[in-house]
Amino acid sequence: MSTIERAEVFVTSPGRNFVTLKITTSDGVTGLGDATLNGRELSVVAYLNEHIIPMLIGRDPQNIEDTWQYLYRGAYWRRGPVTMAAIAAVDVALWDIKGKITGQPVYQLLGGASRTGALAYGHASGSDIPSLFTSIQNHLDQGFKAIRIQTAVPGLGQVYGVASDQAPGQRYDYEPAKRSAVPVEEEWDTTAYLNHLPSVFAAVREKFGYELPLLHDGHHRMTPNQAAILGKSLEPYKLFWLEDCTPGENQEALRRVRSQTTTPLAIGEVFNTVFDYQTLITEQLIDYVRSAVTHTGGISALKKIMDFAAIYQIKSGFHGPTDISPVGMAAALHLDIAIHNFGIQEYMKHSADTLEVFETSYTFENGLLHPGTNPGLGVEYNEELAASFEYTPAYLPVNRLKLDGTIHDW
Ligand code: EZ4
Ligand code: CO
Repeated sequence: MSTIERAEVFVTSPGRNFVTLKITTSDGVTGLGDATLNGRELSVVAYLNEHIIPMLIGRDPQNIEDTWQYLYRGAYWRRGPVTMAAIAAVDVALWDIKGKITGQPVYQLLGGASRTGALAYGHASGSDIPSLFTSIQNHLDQGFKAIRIQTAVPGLGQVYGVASDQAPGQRYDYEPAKRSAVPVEEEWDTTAYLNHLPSVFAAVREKFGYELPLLHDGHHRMTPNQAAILGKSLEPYKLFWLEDCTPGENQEALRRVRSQTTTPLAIGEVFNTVFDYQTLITEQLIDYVRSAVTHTGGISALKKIMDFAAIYQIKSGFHGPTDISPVGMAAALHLDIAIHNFGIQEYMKHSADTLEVFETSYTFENGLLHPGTNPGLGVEYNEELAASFEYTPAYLPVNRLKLDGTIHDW
């Protein structure tokens, strides 16, 4: 029997921080898993090195489900982003290994292809309407067939999710984590935001028409009632979805929003197990599951969440920012291709340095992503180059109300 002989954790920072698990079997087969938790990277490194890797050595790499249950149930302390990112890395690395052992891309092992490619959405943003239009046009020129819209809010400074303005033809390059010892602070005003956003969507629809799927991310900043107000005010502009309208912890909050608006709802990028979705799915309070493979216990766990969601006609819209490594992105793409209830896939292209450290075989053509047909995940990790990019602490911003400095949800 082949066994897990070695497991190593690598940290690299080609523009931003990534944590990668590499598992090697006694037959010399290797598998990669993404363990990146933006702004809390080294906690997952410690969890893997101190508590998981010693338990992996000697196990059968083929028994993915048994290993998942061993790490989840065996820990006693269940759930949480650090634990579930670590388990996800193991799960994804074992799927990569199984693919290489069987000579199949992972999506074949998950049931085969249900589609020719995964519809992707990109991030357009701007400090004002003209710069937003430039950013949208740049995305259309790159082939995107669906676009997320974020803008500055009059009266506020830098707003999370809004990149520096683009010149025509310029590549989108927003880095939502700043390298510094402590997080930077941004100011926020929900009323100003609620008053401004509908006019932005009105302008975009007038310029680009109603065919283009448009999305928006609320970054957990509203109360249920504010979210209901926003959902209603955006109804004329026919959004593909409104994401993270309220803080993720309170599933019941979505009852109020859902009963008040027909704007489709997506949530879950900070969720880490199926229990975070239990009320949302059984009561059909959302339309899209936003989880990442990387933060929800891996391919095995997210596949089960999607099968549960399918009963209620809820689709996928997996998280795909650049703080998920190309390994995590590839894992999501294999699942996107395989499941029946795929909806859309978030896609921000990684930096050139990142794509040299992680050699990928996924493609983006005609607005669709495909994981490629190489055995396993189809990603190679360049260890030597990775070691030249040293870890630097980097954080998402902290949000305070403009009025009086109160710390706000985000
Ligand atoms: O804030 O990836 O929808 N995408 C997002 C991202 C997240 C970051 C968190 O690490 O909201 O920008
Ligand atoms: Co989001």
